[in-house]
Amino acid sequence: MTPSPHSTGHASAAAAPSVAYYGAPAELPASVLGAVVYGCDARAVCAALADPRLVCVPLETLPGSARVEAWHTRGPVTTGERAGVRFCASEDHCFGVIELEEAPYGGPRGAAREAYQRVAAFHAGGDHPYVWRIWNFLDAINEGDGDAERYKLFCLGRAAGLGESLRGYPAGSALGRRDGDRRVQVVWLAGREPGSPVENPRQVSAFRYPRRYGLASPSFSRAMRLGADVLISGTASIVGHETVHPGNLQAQLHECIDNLTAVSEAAAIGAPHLTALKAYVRHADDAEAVASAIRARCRPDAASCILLADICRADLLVELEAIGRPRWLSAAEV
Ligand code: 3EB
Repeated sequence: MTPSPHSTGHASAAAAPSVAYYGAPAELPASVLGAVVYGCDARAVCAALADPRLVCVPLETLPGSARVEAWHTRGPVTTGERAGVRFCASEDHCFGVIELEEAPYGGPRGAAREAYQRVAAFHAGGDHPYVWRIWNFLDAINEGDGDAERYKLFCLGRAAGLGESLRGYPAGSALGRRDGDRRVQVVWLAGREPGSPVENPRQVSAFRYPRRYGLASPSFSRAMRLGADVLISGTASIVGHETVHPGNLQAQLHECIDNLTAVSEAAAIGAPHLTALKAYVRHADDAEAVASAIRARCRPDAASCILLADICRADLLVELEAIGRPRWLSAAEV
């Protein structure tokens, strides 16, 4: 269906689920498709709540930040497990989770390949064949030198696992945990209808990064447009393909925000309202500066969440991901 400035906001199959961030873990409303619990104690929290729609990602949360990321859908949600994938599905949307120990697959490369083969196989011919948005989490993402850095090994496995199976790459994020648990976690949203992948004119497409960033380029799109909304990938201080402003948090933040704006404009929604913004910061001491940048850039009703994480290039201090919505749509219309 074609979005138009005059659409009434009736949810269509091509509309993204909406996100809400909660401070305290609690019982989830029925409208939640799936939710991520962050925090060092995420496993205990998930065990206590015992809801199959939850996945725990033990990234440290920062004081005052939300820690539950809940994706809301329409209609009944069913949960299950098939072909090595945990899933929660509504008519329009699917939330998938794979968690794999690295050791049986020989490390992050093998585990990523297995995980992405499962993602592709799960969705081929299923009810929700279009993978829109993926998050990847692994321990110690910057460990290892040169081509042996764990992130680069992960990228190799991901590219091998996906092959040519998806038509266009989903929007993505890849972050490093610090929990010492050598387990690759892949969490994603898929839908019944295709979204439109979007690239950022200020950046070389990640899937075309030059050789120096690893043997396989990262398999993700800069954003995915779904109806009026744009789900924007993890976005860092990268111009062209190079990190800019190493060591300078404020300048990196500024560059991230310019990149969010540029990708939104490329998605033809103009300078966006950011209705949801998530930040990953490498150093806890930088959290307050990141929080105030979010307050300055987002409306007060925007959902936000700040997490402590390693970013996939060692010289990046911060990464932002967001949902952009055109200014001609008020929040109430969606
Ligand atoms: C970048 O732009 C920064 O490997 O899935 C951002 C979003 C980044 C997703 C991924 C990596 C990924 O290259 C890193």
